[in-house]
Amino acid sequence: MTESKFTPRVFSGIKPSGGLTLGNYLGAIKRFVGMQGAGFETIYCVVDLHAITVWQDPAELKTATREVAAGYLASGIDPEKSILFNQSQVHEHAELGWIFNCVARVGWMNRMTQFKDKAGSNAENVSLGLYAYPSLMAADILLYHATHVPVGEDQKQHVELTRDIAAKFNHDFKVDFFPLTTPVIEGPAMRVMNLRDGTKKMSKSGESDMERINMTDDADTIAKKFKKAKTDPEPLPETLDGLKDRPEARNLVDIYSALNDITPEAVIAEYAGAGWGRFKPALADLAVEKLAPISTEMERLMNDPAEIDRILGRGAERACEIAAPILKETYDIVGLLRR
Ligand code: AQP
Repeated sequence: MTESKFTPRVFSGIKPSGGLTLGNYLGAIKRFVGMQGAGFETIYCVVDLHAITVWQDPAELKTATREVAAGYLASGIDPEKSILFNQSQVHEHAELGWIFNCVARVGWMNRMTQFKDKAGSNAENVSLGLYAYPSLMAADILLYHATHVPVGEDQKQHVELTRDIAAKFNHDFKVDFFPLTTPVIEGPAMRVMNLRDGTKKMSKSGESDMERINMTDDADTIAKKFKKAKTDPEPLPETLDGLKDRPEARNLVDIYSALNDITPEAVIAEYAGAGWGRFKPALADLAVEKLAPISTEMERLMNDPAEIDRILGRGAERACEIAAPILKETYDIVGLLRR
């Protein structure tokens, strides 16, 4: 099967499971903005049904949903150029998710490393939804016949599973209906790490606020967090190779590089031999320069929740126009009678 019969279309999403982090910005949103108007139809989602795979306070979930939408808008997602909505307003996601639960195999789910990380030793007690999450994610993508999915490195395995589900569906029903979606994982900050432990990913729901930069952090907080970020005693090396086995140092160089749209090599060329006393304040200044206009705009948008809800509602209508016929045809292929 070739992808050529499918319209070049991007789908990606972010869970409103807390405030947005620098990881979400560099690994996802900044790149979503870059793909807008670059030869693709772009569909961006606040994946609220994924957020409830772990407990969410209902009032906080509504706020977080609007905050993720505000983060998209403030960073440059244009709701006229892209379709922007929250997932639960398009019921077709949950319906296709069920079909895919019947296509995906338990053995495939058992290999998902994110589930193992999140469930840890508590696997018997987490929700069934957390286990089935990747098949709903496959539905999110394939409901639009999306050909490309920009994600951070942590989601690569889930996009590969999406391809497996599409291939098995096509094979089982002898159709060429779902595309084999391409994960787009490129750039220096595909896995922004925790500021206190360079072997762990920076996450919204990580235990300590000091381990992440939130997109809404003010300048002082950003400076304090970078100042206290774990590093090693060595200065920055002469070449990028010198950062091997220095995960915290590498992480800060990658963040600088992604924020400034330059390569990690160019960062090293500029700061070779510099100590942390020089590099960390420069990094904090750069982060403030890039994030402050976004957080100011997010604050303005959050003061008008009705406008955010209106944009998401309109986006949901547009999303539904693409999703409904694809789900209808899926039902027909599977053999489910319609009225
Ligand atoms: N640290 C990261 N580095 C690069 N990319 C990241 N992404 C998330 N964290 C990083 C990317 O952001 C997109 C949305 O992710 P998500 O919020 O839907 O899910 P997640 O990856 O589980 O994010 P968190 O912050 O870790 O959430 P919690 O703590 O609630 O589980 C994806 O493209 C992801 O790759």
